Parts: sequence; C-alpha cells; structure tokens
Amino acid sequence: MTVPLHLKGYDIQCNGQKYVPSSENFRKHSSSRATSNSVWSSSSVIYSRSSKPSFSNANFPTTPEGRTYHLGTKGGEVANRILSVGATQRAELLSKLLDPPPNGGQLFRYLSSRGFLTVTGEYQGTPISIVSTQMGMPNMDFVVRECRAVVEGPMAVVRLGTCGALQPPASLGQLIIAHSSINIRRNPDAWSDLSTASMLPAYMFTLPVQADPHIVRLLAEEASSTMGASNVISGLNATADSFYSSQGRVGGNFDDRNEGLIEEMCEKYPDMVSLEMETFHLLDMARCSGGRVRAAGMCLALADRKSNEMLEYARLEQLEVEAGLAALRALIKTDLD
Ligand code: R1P
Ligand code: URA
Repeated sequence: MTVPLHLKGYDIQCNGQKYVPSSENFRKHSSSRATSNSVWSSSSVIYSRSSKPSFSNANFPTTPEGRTYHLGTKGGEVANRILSVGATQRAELLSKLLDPPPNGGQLFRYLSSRGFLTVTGEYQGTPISIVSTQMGMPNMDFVVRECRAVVEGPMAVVRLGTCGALQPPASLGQLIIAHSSINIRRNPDAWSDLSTASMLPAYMFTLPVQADPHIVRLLAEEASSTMGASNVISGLNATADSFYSSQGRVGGNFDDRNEGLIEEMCEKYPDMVSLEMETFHLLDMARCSGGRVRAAGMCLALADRKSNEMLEYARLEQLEVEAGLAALRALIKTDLD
C-alpha cells in the first residue's frame, strides 16, 4: 500500500507503514538531563566565532573538553550511525526525520566554525547523527576522522549526495548506489614545463575500492521501498577532484585538456554510472579503518551528462527526503557487532 507522508510541505509517497514525521512527534519535556545510556547531550549548541577555544596536541588538535578541531564535536555528541550529506540545507531537511532523545530536550545540533553541522537524534529508537560534509574529499576526510575520534565502538557511515549520471542505465532523478568507486584526478605534472610532461596523462584513474556489501544491500532494499525499484540502480562510481575539469566539463577559461574525458571513462568503465566528489574517499577510509568503519554511498542524479539536462530543484528536495528515509532505515538495520 502507498501511504502519503507529509513533511513540512513535502508529499512523500512511501510504500509500507505510515510514517509520523518527527516534527509532529516532538515530545515536550521540561528536563534536559541526558541519561547515562543516551549518546548525546540534549541541549542545542552553536559554536560561534566569538568563543575562542584553545587546542592542544598538534598531531590531532582538541579542546580541553575533547572537541575536535574542524567538526567541533566531542564524545557523547555523535552517534555511531552517521548519515553524511553534502549540503547543510540537506542536513537540516533530513534532521526533520529524526526524533529527539527520549529523556526530553531537543535534537543535538552543532554548527562548527568551519561550517560542519552535526545533528544527533533518534530514528525509530536508534541514535543517528546527520553530518553536513560540504564538498570534496578533504572535507570527507575531516568528517570520517573526527567522527571516528569521538565515537566509541564500530561505526557505520552512509553518504547521501548528488551526482552526474554518466551513461545508461543511469538517468536524471535516479538514486545511484555505488557498489564500488574509483578516483579520477587531474595530474598537474602534465602541465609542467619539463620536456617529458607531454608524455604524461592529464587525468589519472585509481583502482576501485568496494562499498560495504551488507549496507549496499540494505540501501537497495530500503530505497526500492521508499522510491520504487525502477528509480534505484547500482554501479561503479567515480569520485573526481573537481566538479569541472576531472568530471569532463569543458569551458574556455582554463587549459583542462578534458574534451575526450567523458568518452574515455564510458569506454574504459562500461558500468560506471555516477560522477561526484566524496564517495571514493569515504570507502577508502573505511578500508583503512581496520574494520572499525563500515561505509557505503549513494547519490541522486542531478545532472545528465549525455543530454546536458539538470533536475528541477523542487523535485530534488522531494527525492532527498525519500532517499534520506531509505538511508536512515538502512543505517538502523546495519549490523555493528
Ligand atoms: C558538487 O556540486 C557537490 O555535489 C555533490 C558532489 O559530490 C559535490 O559535493 O554532492 P553533494 O550534493 O552531497 O554535495
Ligand atoms: N555533483 C557532482 O559532483 N557532479 C554532478 O554532475 C552533479 C552533482
């Protein structure tokens, strides 16, 4: 049965049970005391530039109370199931799907001076954090390392982003789950003055890294239920170090030598379907975590790189909520033992 969901103006069609949005579900409590088993403190915190924290340990800087340098969170404020999204606006939107802690108070919110927003609450009784990762692999590096530093025990991270649809079967508006990812980077040495530079490739491709197959399976099941199976595909992702040059976007202002790059990618990797900027690094970090981080990534196809079309923004927001629900449901089912 399809049940309409209402979330602040969004009319979401979702197969299965009736969902009560957390914004209508907030319990009003006078106490803001956190119980010993809750993973976050129940007060809202905004980290402002006017407060001047002092950091020690140049190797991994933290404040005396244990706040990390860029995300600004400390132990007890981040859940071990994390939904990483690019835009802060997407984090705000999806935080409406979370419930506050059962002991009262509000969702935990922390906006760091570097612009990373962490929101912690519960989804169907399980603690979850939503973190806005912003853009690019260095920012994903901050998120994974600094969350890992303040979370106890095993951790699961799902990325929900947007991407370009590279080639069929990918198309505009689909949710594309990465079963694996490669990294494509512009090779600056190819532009050097050395006589050998012309022999160098302008773009370099890494070997693929695999997503966690258990989380991939859960994401596919949950997304098929919230979005319809025909709107969900999986395939090889490419994470680029630029939205422009290394994703084959051409323009006259720079010597990018990328005119044939899209064709090269399609020919070399017939199952490559999505192009974006973070997934590879998330999967690579998980691979290097000694089993302490399980990760997967999926993206909504916002740009069709063959037809040159872009998805309408209003449609994107509705898809973000449907895909966000799928991510939350997959995260709470992820086995972390
Ligand atoms: C580029 O516009 C950004 O959008 C994609 C890319 O990976 C990059 O971060 O993802 P998000 O929508 O999650 O930011
Ligand atoms: N994000 C990207 O990185 N590339 C696209 O084409 C669309 C969104």
